[in-house]
Amino acid sequence: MRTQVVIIGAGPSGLLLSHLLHREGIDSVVLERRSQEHVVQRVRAGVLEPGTVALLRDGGVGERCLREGLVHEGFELWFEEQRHRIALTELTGRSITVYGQQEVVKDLIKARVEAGAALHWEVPDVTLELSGDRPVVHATLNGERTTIEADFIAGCDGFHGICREAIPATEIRSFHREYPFGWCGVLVAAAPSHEELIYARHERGFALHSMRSPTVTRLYVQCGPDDTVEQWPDDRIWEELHTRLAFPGWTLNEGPIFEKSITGMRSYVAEPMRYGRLFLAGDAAHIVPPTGAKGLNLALGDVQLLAAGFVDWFRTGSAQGLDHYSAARLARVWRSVNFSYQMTTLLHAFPHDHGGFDSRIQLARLRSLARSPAASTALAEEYLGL
Ligand code: FAS
Ligand code: PHB
Repeated sequence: MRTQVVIIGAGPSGLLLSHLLHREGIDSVVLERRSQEHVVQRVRAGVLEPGTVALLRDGGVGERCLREGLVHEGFELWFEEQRHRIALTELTGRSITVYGQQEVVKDLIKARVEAGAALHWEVPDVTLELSGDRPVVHATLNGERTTIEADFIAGCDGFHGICREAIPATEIRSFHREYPFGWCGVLVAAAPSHEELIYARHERGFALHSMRSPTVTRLYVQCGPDDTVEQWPDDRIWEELHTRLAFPGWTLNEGPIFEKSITGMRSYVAEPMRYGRLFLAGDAAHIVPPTGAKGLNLALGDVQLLAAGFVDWFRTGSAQGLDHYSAARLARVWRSVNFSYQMTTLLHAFPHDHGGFDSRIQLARLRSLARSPAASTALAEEYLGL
């Protein structure tokens, strides 16, 4: 088999890249390890930056997002029985859209299937050959071991994929920070208790009130880094949510929990995001804690620039865009890694601190934020990805 770009991974990065290349007449083959059902059912990100919404809209896959997405003009920070609203639109003129990653993935799969894309699911054994000037991919497709020759490989296979690992250790450097906590997330069949997102800092731990629709609430509680869902039965989740998301006169709506999952927390960046004709995009290259709602937005920002670089190369033979990709994206990645780190250290209870130094610094930072329109504006700009 021969194609122009082999894309490893059919998460949001791989699917959007395949779609954007197709719009420019560039062939790609997408190889995904898991089933389509598994990819679609994974509950992950929920917030889209305005730039991401524009990217989906301009790419012809944003119609349902614009119709069904919930446009939010602000969010709240709760601490010490105070509520501080970050008035995104008032401060910057821009807004976020709450639209689940699952919906983005469904929209992208629909577009790819309608275009007759070479989208292969449940491909368990992809291997890469990067030695020559033309990369080669081997995979079992429809039961037959297949060799795919390509001009480029796009590693869109997430943090646990094979592409980053295929780069010689001498050619790549990684930067890593693990956090001593995780998030237990639930989907609840109940109307959201507030029209906007609420990030709550509490001595017992962080909590987040988000949503997926007017009838589905998305809630998170900070948990231990190695906790399992079995350690978080519904009654424990509700007890912690009611404690951490408490405000006089405000009630958190309960309802049936129909999805529960735990995600660890880390910051990770691999540099560079390229090795010869292999390019990394999305979680394959970087991971941020979800506190800043950056992961999905960073991934799609990578894809937008990588797609433009491929188009330049295939159209004009110019490698300038591709040569510029890694440095340009890493500047943006580190800005988002910093913001996600700042939001995470601002709002989570650190074990062994017990109201100590870290806790006092957090409260000082939050009080300053609440008092300073300039500080709130700066936070709004970062949250919006401006
Ligand atoms: P993905 O990991 O989504 O996709 C990679 C794909 O590659 C997967 O489908 C995988 O099966 C496939 N793959 C892996 N190895 C392969 C191989 N060898 N061969 C073929 N295919 C292979 N971000 C937020 O902004 N907010 C959140 O609340 C949030 N919550 C998250 C919760 C969890 C549990 C996780 C893991 C991430 C969360 N994120 C969140 C970040 C998330 O949204 C990612 O940024 C986003 O999924 C990145 O998309 P991709 O780069 O496509 O990577
Ligand atoms: C979500 O709705 O899943 C969500 C929202 C904001 C975040 C993280 C996750 O910062």
